[in-house]
Amino acid sequence: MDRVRNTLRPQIEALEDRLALSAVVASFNDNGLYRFADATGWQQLTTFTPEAYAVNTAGDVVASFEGAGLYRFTNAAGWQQVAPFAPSQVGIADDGTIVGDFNGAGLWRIGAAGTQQLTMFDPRQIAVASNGDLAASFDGAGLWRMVAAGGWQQIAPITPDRIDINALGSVVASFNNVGLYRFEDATGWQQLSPFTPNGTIGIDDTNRVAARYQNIGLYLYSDAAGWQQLSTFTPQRSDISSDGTVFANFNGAGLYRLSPGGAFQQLSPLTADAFAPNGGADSNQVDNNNDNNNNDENNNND
Ligand SMILES: [Ca+2]
Ligand SMILES: [Ca+2]
Repeated sequence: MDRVRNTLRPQIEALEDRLALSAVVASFNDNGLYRFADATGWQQLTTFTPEAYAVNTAGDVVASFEGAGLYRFTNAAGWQQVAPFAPSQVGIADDGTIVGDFNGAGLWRIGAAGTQQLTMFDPRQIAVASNGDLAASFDGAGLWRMVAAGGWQQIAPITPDRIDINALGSVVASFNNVGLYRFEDATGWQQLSPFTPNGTIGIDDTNRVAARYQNIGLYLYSDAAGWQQLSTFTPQRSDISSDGTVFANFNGAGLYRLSPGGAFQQLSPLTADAFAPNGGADSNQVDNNNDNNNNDENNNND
């Protein structure tokens, strides 16, 4: 990554007027949690650094603090404890519904309908869409989703490396050594690439997929345009918000987002430890990680 650190000079441009809202939360230098929105710029929400966090389109934040529990932040109410236990992975839908992976205690959903255990089994990875649709992978049990009012549905018998889900119920999944796939109700599984991305993947609410490939850069897939290279440099982490803004964090160069015009805008000169756009989670974490795909932000040795 030294090459990136020394030579990356992304173009910095003022954004065009944006209609889409997107928010991002990030942690820097283990110094608390920050939120960026166009209306407010950066705000430090807490000086404590969460173990896991996510933000929704309205800017509501869910965060898990080791030893302190699960908390929600809203502009109106500030921080409120949701549970005394700290899940290892979290997600938050646009209506404020929270999902937490409590490992030995299973997967739980906390929302207007109350608190529900969705499964007693311990997910390997979870993803929560803007509308609350949920995907979860389980070691040895494959990939499952829970959409709208339905129950659990297994959509793959093989456990993927990384997953994401959108408000259409479409799921993107990377499988070690097998490539990148997208599942849609209309078409079933479709291979988007025979190459397996490194680390985080994301799908927005229009079925566009963002993925990063070690040494060859950051890419966006859409049905209309196929694969487009967004950057020749490979970010340390990337994601796409539910409303379609691509975010990328480059080692030594800071945190960027892609403007509608296709140029990178630097949001922070500091490289985030991790970040989450609305519709994403801080590190697209994987529990029980025993795969060999170790070029992601969680195992970054550079
Ligand atoms: Ca887990
Ligand atoms: Ca997502």
